Amino acid sequence: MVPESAVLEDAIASLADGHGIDKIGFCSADTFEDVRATLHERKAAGLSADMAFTYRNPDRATDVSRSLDGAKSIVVGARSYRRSTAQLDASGAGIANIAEYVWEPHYAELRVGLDAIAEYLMASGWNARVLIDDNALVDRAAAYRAGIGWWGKNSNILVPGIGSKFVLGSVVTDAELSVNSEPLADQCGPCRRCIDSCPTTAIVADGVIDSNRCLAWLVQATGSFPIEHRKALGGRIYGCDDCQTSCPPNVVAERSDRGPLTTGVSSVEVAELLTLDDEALIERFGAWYIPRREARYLRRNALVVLGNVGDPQHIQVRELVEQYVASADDIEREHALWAAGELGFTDLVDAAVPS
Ligand code: B12
Repeated sequence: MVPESAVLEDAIASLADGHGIDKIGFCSADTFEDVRATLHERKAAGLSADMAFTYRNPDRATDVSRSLDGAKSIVVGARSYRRSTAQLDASGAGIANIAEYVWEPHYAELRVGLDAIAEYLMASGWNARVLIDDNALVDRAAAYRAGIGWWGKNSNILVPGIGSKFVLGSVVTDAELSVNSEPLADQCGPCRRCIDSCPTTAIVADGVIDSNRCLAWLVQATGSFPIEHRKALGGRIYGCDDCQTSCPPNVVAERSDRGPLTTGVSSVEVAELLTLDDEALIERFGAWYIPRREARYLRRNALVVLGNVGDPQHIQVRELVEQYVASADDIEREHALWAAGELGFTDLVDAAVPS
């Protein structure tokens, strides 16, 4: 007789396949004791900056039984977001680039697949709960335990043949599944390209990110953008992919490639972003993590990008900087003045210095 867990696992695997989930694995729902200790250590060392996420409550983030009574197993799913060709960028006052994981709504698409798995488990008499990019689980720890991939030096999980360009999510269940017993061995070897390519040297040890320096966090943080990292932001408006694009397994085109981008966007005209009002900005970019949902932070990032990539000869660049130097918002004003300095609009900088 086929054990029930094998029937469940086969059905889960075919549901995952049918919903565009590129890799699945199963692991036990035991508390992630090591990860809990790491979260506490990194937080105490200041490496988590002022991020909340899983750092808000490390005990909850490492114990899924707090999310589902009697949790026994975790089904982990990875959905690749890799694209062979970036959308062609338009020209104009300057282009702001968006990190690849948000070009399209991959979390939402992964959720559809994991919801189907959870519904199937519930229809089979078990309890199940989907957790995707949720503060109640450290997704990469579950993926590692499930044997899906290994920890890269950039702290991302890498799947053989797929690389690291995927989003992760899980279904926590009280069903007993035959769990992975052997995590995947390290395949980075001596390679350190991610470490060397980080624009702000944020990878401070193998697998350890100092979020105070990581551009992916700084674009999401409140307050002033640290002046020492503004130039390094270059043309990035959201996220940073450098530690992944430099990673050899990501360079190799594999079956995880979803083909050319057709429905999403990989970049935005910085001038366009700076002409939208608060409501329009939040409506258009609301899927991103925007600090306190305040449009000023999108403009702050856009003004840094404008200072870095804007063409000072372009009339709209000058007009936008002038407009924001006169902003009533102190964050916008300060970053516009920085951009003015970078673009050589010394008259604007001098006019702003109190005599
Ligand atoms: C907080 C967070 C961030 C923060 C901090 C990142 C970080 N490294 O912790 C910021 C905002 C900077 C960030 C950035 C990004 N993120 Co993020 N983020 C998260 C979040 C919400 C929590 C992660 C967490 O708990 N970290 C805690 C620390 C302790 O974990 P860690 O740094 O990975 O530490 C582990 C390693 O050090 C490892 N380890 C220990 N010893 C050793 C030794 C060696 C030699 C090695 C190699 C490893 C190793 O064990 C530690 C855990 O115990 C998760 C979603 C979730 N709920 O899990 C997404 C998540 C991790 N992010 C994700 C993505 C896609 C990104 C970006 C690529 C987005 C972008 N393009 O800008 C970047 C990548 C930056 C990077 N190199 O990490 C994906 C990662 C998928 C994957 N393939 O791994 C996740 C899982 C979201 C999702 N559900 O898909 N992120």
